[in-house]
Amino acid sequence: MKKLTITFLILILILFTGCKKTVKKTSDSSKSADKLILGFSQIGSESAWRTRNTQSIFEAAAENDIQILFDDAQQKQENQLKAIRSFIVYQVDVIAFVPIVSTGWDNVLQEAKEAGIPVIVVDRQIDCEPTLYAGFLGENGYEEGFAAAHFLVEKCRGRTGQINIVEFSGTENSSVATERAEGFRSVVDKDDRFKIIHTEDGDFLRSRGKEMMDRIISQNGGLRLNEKPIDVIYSHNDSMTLGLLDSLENNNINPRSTIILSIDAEQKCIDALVQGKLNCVVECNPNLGPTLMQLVIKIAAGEPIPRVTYMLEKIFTENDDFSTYTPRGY
Ligand code: GYE
Repeated sequence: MKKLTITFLILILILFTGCKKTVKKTSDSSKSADKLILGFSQIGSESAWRTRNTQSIFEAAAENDIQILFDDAQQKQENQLKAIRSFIVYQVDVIAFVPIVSTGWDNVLQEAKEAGIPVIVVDRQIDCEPTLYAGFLGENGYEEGFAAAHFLVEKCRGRTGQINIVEFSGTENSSVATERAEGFRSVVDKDDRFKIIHTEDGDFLRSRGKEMMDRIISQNGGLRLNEKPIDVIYSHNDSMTLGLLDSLENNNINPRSTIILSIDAEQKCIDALVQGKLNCVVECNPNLGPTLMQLVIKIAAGEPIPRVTYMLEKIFTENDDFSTYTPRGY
């Protein structure tokens, strides 16, 4: 099957994924017979984090001489299902995908299993029968939420009275939004002062972060909610944080008047931290490419891979020596 021409392959992908889809390949077809072929389904490009994540995977594939069949799902699970099915038809060596949500994958993974194609789940986790995929590579969202809350508790040491938190959460039913919510609550729920007074799904988008903040400010006449001051904003990613900062700026509200916690550590949010607009940014490492390619090579050689591989991540806070910061690259 690998002798199918790329033209035919593109045709299959168009048929399976709809006419407007972009299908990219990393190298020319003449070499494809000798190369490992990785089918990779990405969610889209909703954030700078995601764009860097895709780049990292392309760069590492090129360095390891692995050919990628790439599909951009444009934020739709149904597009991901079509892409994975097209990878199965093409009989790629390995499939990797970033599951936009955590459920709904059992059937397609069963099909991959029956076709003998190993699957690596990347960045976000899934709920399914564990034998349906080989392993997971990504971040520990629970630890990220935990780290943000831990910073908050330290910052509020000695403070009395209720501390009101508004949470902007990531895509509903995505593992990472669930984990970031749970990790955060595992800390703040143990301290009676903290109250999460509002949680809203902002889909990890800058536009939604701005819209949600605009609405809260206009309906409540400032940084308040139902007569309560908003003391803390916990945002599940930097894109939504940048959006809410846009809103504060447009409404002439000084972001220093509230504690703002974010996750990802994009350059723009690190700059905002240095400028005093944020208090803490937990890193989520998008550079999964090199480790993913190691796993792909192993698994294609029939070797076992770990069930879970987490990336190392750090935390940036207002207490850091900013002169030690290096460019983030995303
Ligand atoms: O935090 C966000 C993105 O799944 C960890 O998705 C990822 C998240 C990341 O678009 O910016």
